Amino acid sequence: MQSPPSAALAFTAENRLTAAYLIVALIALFVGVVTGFLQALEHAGINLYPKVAPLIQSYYHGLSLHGVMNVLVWTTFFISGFLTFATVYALNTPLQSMALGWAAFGLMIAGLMVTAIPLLGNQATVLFTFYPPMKAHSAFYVGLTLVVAATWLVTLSLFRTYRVWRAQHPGEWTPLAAFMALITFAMWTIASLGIAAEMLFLLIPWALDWLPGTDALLARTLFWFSGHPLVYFWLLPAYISWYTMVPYQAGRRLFSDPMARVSFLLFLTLSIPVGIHHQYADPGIHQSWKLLHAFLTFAVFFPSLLTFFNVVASLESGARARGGRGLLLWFTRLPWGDPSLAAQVLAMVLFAFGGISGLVNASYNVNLVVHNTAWVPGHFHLTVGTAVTLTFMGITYWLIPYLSGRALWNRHLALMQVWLWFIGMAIFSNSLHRLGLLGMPRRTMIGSASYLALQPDWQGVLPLVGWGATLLFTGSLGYFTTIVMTVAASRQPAAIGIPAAEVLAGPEGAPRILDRWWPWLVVAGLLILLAYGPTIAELVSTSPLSAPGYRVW
Ligand code: HEM
Ligand SMILES: [Cu+2]
Repeated sequence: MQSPPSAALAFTAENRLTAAYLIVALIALFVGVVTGFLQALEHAGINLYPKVAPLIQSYYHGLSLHGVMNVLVWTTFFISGFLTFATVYALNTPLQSMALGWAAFGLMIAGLMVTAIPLLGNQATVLFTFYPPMKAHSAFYVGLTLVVAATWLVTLSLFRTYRVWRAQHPGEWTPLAAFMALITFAMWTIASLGIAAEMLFLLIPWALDWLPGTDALLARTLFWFSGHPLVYFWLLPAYISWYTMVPYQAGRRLFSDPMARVSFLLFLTLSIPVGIHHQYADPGIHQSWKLLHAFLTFAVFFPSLLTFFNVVASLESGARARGGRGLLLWFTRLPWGDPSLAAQVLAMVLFAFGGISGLVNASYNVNLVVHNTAWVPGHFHLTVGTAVTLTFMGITYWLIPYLSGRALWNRHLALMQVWLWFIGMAIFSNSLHRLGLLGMPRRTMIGSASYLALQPDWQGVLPLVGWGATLLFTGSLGYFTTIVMTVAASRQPAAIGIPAAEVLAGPEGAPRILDRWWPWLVVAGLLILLAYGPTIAELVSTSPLSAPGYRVW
């Protein structure tokens, strides 16, 4: 997106496709925040579940909805819409096939429907990780598999569009935003092979009673093969905005284009061979592999540091151009009145803390202190729940006016929402981190646990979970009001272009290998083979497939 927004063509058909994805994404997020609020209130001693039955039949039914709607549906639909948009505008080339674009959307919706029916009907209360031997209705697995397959069609659609562009622009550097969007989908497509294998060879045949039983460890290993890179599938689109759009909003320019490319290529190669860091406590995987994944996890932290440096340098140069001074005080000179920028900069601030608690999770031995405690949701509400979600909300503050042609309905409400999310999340997540250190388990209806009475330390902190969530939830209502009213009631035309940052240092003169695909894909493949090959081969060849399924809800 290096060209100024006004010069870009308007791709009306692609805009419509993006809007369709956004509508579904926002509905999912709404279900996600309502169920989240119920959980947090339950922790604070206010049990509303009897009031919402039969819609939500138990805490765990709600928690399954919360996880699936937030991290599988909200993210995937938003990303598919947003990156399609980013790619066509950055390449200044229409989608190679609109039919393929809509086919991907149609398949994704079909998959979502098939998943949603058992999920809403309490036939798939297996949480968003659907670990066997908990056993859901087969439609749940089939539907999610269709959603994954739909993301492959998005990959195909974007790469075909890229091929068209490449044929017309031989020798040119791929525009940064498109390059990053393609890497995101390429990475995810490789990563999703794990979950696809888990579904097709283990869970679906088992749920249909074609297999006598299943193997929890093999299933978990295949799940986390995809599950860790999934977090980068969520995060990289936020980074795309931070790299190629936020610098424009802050003062026009990205600090370094080649460094941005390097960080994404590192994500392409390092996002996948780290998934066993979710299985430190699983028996049956040799500790040397766990250790290797621990080291590689620290390696994949590096491109996030590059991102932090590059983006903060861009923000700083923008703020200084606006008269910012001092070592840190320049920060106050960012255009804080712009809700889109405010949302994304505050998302970055909380993300820094998420990175810190993530390093604790990643450490092979320290992990044992926080494993399966409330610390873990404390961590990922800062990452996917804020770095990603608040960034995506910030993006919609320009994208929805752009797509609808209507100015944001109420900028002040939008700004208030952003700050409420920030403050609410700071309180909410800090409380969960503390409760985790005090040993409080996650994934537990803690308010009705008999042992809560013996834990005065937890009781002191739990109300804060409720207060933080109240701010978050109030903020979300402000968000949805702003969006709905913008589309339904805003009478002012949107005078808005696509934020497209220029670059301080461009790619010219950087090594051409930074714009090639095969070398990086080969390195990624080799690392995956090394890090996963022996473990998966061993598990597959020894798997008894004998565990019976359980319905525990
Ligand atoms: C109003 C905002 C939100 C509130 C009050 C909230 C509250 C909660 C609470 C209390 C839990 C812990 C449940 C437990 O361990 O028993 C939880 C879990 C979770 N939340 Fe949220 N949440 C919110 C928004 C989000 C968002 C925006 C995302 C992601 C985009 C998200 C993703 C998750 C996930 C993945 C889990 C774990 C589910 C599981 O363990 O299976 N939440 N949430
Ligand atoms: Cu991970």
